[in-house]
Amino acid sequence: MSLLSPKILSSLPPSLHRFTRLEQSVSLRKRIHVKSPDSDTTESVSASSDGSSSSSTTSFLSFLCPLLKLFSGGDPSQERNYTLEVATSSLSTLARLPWGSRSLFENLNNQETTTLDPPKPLQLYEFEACPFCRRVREAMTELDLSTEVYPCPKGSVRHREIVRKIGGKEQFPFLVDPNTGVSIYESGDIVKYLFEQYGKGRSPSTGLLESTLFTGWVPTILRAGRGMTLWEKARLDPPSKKLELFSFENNPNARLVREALCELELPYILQNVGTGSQRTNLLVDVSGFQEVPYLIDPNTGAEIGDYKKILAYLFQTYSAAAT
Ligand SMILES: N[C@@H](CCC(=O)N[C@@H](CS)C(=O)NCC(=O)O)C(=O)O
Repeated sequence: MSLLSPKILSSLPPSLHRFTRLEQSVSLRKRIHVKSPDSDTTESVSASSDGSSSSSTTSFLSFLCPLLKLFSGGDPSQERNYTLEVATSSLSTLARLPWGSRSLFENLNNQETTTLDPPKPLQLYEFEACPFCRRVREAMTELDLSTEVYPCPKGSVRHREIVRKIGGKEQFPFLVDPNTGVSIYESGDIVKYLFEQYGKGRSPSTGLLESTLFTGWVPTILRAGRGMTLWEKARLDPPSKKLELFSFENNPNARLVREALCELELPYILQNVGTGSQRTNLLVDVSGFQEVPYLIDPNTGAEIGDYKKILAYLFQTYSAAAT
């Protein structure tokens, strides 16, 4: 028996019907927000049932997550010991291998110039240090999906409020898909939704979901609170255009840049370019190389490929003093 009303079910696209069945089959208690892509109204649907959830492995980590507040990243704009930065980020990468490094579609015809992206960009509200957000970003690298990222650091002045308004609470990650009108909390549900909707029949690589419990928190600890809290001197007004970052989730240097974008609460287009990505040609076209990170800032015309220079650029350009 469906837990969703016939009216809501009939208004959902076929793929979302599949999604709702999937959700019910794994006994979830959660809220799915369904908004028609062509309308302004949002219908909130309570899909609940008893039993354990697909994210039972995450409940333990959910309990631990509040402990994140104990970490404080310090002033991210200060001169850094880059040897230490790269070492801790590389250890984080080791802890999360093999997830978030390659596209599952790498054997598709590389001559194809089109990517797998949906017509309207996905919108991901997250923060870099959050293990559950990491899980979703890893899945997006595997799915070779780009997304708009709206960083929601603690102390956020913009994006957290949007999440509260759309979804009703501050919990991350939170995905909005304007193509289907769906918005979802719960990292496990988001990953399943993304594979169902955009996975062309594929499943997450073995262990991607489960491993979050075991090592998903390691980068959070090794990076000692980077990518968690708004920098106190961050510019409060948002830039008029979104920045664009070529990255893949488990790249050590790209991680350092995403942390900075989060601490500055700068919205950006995340162009995932894992190994075998359909987007590799695009990266080579714009930068001349295959390496990530590569940052484009259409507000200033800056295009930078060296992570140290990107960090210096971001903290100089987007500090309150610079306005
Ligand atoms: N079970 C959820 C847990 C999400 C969660 O606990 N997220 C934490 C961050 S790691 C959160 O949103 N905390 C509230 C906050 O940061 O204000 C999931 O898998 O997405």
